[in-house]
Amino acid sequence: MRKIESLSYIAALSSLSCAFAVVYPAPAVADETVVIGHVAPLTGPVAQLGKDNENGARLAVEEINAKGLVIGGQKVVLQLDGEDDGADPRTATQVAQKLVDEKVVAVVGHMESGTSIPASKIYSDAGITMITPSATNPTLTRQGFKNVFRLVATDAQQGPALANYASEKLKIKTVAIVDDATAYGQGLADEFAKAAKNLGIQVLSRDTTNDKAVDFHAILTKIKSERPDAIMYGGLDATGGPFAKQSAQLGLQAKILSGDGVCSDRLEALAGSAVDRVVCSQPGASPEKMPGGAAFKAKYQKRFGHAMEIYAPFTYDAVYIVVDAMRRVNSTDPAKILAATPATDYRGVTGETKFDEKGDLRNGVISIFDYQNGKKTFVDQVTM
Ligand code: ABU
Repeated sequence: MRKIESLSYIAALSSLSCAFAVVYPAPAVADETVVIGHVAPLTGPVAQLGKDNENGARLAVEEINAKGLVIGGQKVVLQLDGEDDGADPRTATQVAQKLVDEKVVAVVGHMESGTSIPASKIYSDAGITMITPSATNPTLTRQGFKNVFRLVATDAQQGPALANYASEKLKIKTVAIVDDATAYGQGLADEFAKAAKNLGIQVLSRDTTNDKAVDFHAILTKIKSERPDAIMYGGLDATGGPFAKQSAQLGLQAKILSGDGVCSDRLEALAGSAVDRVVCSQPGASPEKMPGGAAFKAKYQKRFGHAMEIYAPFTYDAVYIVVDAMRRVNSTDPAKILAATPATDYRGVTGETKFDEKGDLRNGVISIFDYQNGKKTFVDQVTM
């Protein structure tokens, strides 16, 4: 009886809803949630740089969601899955597989060359677009993968730019070179060494440390006896800062040349007064010269309560580039996003992004900075 009553009730409701079908709005279609992965070291000595990268991507996601995104007639809500690879190549591949299994539509990252190179194979096998904002080792885009894109110039451009500046502007004639044995540090040191030799700079020595080292006195004592005009350090700021500081403790006065991994605002805190001997290169324009740099810096400061570091504008643009591809194909299908990415022509905070056939940035620039009274100061920009 109860069942019959229920059925009668349902029948009555059905006829009512048929009768009023024209006046009831269609049920709302659920928003589609689309996940973009971001990977960087969020723990360990360079976590500050990794977090900065993630913050840039998060800012873009929040902004796009606030404005509202409609793809293929459907409201799309972006979600950022921010993962930690701990700057470790093996962890990077595990995290990459996790993101593939979670069906992210694209990945912004990884931050470093040593993690990006092994992770790129996983994304390539899965047909997922990977856009690194900061990994600069040329090998990354020379593996024949169709899914790898990079928003900054490579170390094949950064090494020569740094060597040119050292020769022409600093009049460096002799250099000792040290690298941290990572894909980035070693690769940049190799590119610098090649270019320096071509420019007539004498390379007095080549030493290797590692990216966890804290004591550089043995290497620096040996280098002191070589009396170089400059020391080139290939590595990140977590080791580059103490390296510079210990060189001052040993009385070395040589300039310290380095790349983007060292070229951070927090270097003074790590290097002390030795920071004023550091000259560093950085792929990409200085924020002061980026079309949207000043506005981005202010927006970042307001959102996170502190200043940006190095690559946040690039991770921010990377998210917009993924969304630009979605808009052009009117789809959130990862395969369609990947197919559309090579034709990117996007004007963002960092300038115009167009990719070459390898996925590298066309018309990349290198900026040169020094430190004046501890403050990172833009001194030159080179178009490569
Ligand atoms: N480009 C500097 C830091 C990232 C890397 O490993 O390439």
